[in-house]
This record gives sequence, C-alpha cells and structure tokens, in this order.
Amino acid sequence: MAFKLPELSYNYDALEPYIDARTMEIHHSKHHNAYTNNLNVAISGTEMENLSIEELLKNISKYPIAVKNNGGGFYNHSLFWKFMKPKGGGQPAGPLLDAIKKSFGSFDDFRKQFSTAAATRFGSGWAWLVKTPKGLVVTSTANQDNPLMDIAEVKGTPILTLDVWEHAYYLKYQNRRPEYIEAFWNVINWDYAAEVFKG
Ligand code: MN3
Repeated sequence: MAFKLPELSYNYDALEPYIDARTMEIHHSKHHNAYTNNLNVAISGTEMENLSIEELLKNISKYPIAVKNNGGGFYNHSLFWKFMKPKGGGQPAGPLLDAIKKSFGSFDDFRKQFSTAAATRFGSGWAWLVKTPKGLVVTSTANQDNPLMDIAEVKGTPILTLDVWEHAYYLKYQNRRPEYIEAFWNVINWDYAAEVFKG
C-alpha cells in the first residue's frame, strides 16, 4: 500500500501573483513527489507498510530518520496545498474565529504571531497554528517535523501551516521570506481550516 502524491484541487498558476506557477509546479511535482517516493522506499518491505501516515508520525521516534524526513514531507505538503486556494485570504468565520480571539486576543494579534513564527524559524521548516487541549497555539518546526510527531514541542491538530523552506519561495522572492509570508495571507483557505477545526 504505497503512498500517492495527492493532486491539487487548483492549477499551478491559480495562486498567482502571490505564489508563482513555476514554484508551485516544482514544489508539487518534484519536491513533494520526491518525499512521497522516498517515503515509499523507506517503508517498503517492513511492518511500517501497513500503517497510516498518522500512525507513523504519532510514533515517529521509533522509526528510521528517512521515515521522519520523508513521512513529514509527504504529510506536511499534502496539508499545505489544502490550506490554500485561489481568491483566498481574509478571515475565518464562526467557531474558528472565536477560538483565535480567545487564544490570541484578536485576529491581527494571531496574524502577527504566526508571521513572526514563520519569519524567525531558522533554516528550513514550517509555521503552524495548532489545536491543543489548551486552545490554539502558534508554533514552528524544523525540517519536515510536525505537530503530530511524538517528538514535537507542541502537539495537536494542525489548523494552518506555511512552508518556509527556501524551495517554497526562492524563485519569486529570493531572500525576502517576509514578503512571501505576507503574500500567503492572500491565499489562505479559511473554509478548509474551519472544517479541520470543527473536527
Ligand atoms: Mn516544501
């Protein structure tokens, strides 16, 4: 039961001008595809083949580093594509907005915290909005780590995530990571985030 590269629900150029088509194409068809293939190689012929990606990530400290890196890469990108859409952005509505206000004071305060987490993650990694038993939390992870992993500092359900590896923005933004982060706010799929939040 090999993992499969998920298809996007929009075209590579659909997030222009915020995220360019060339970046999307390489990011999905090369980077995400490589994580998927390498994950399949890493679990091939082992008991890990019978586990879901969530089960693998939950006990990731028990498994080889290749499963952590490529399993994280497979899962994180699969989520990332879904948290974006053409003509996205704005603010969430309903219970998710209420929860954001409860945990951060206001949507703007949340936005600042999330952008700061994304901008200050040193090297490669991800920024996250995570649903935890204590409410919503902003955090970031290194490399392809994520909040599902047993090794994560903040554990919970991802409600939003942003890839801050250079491959996610370098073609269009070069060293200007903060500009890429600002652009992301225009393509967020809050409907999907609200759905995940409801559980
Ligand atoms: Mn990436």
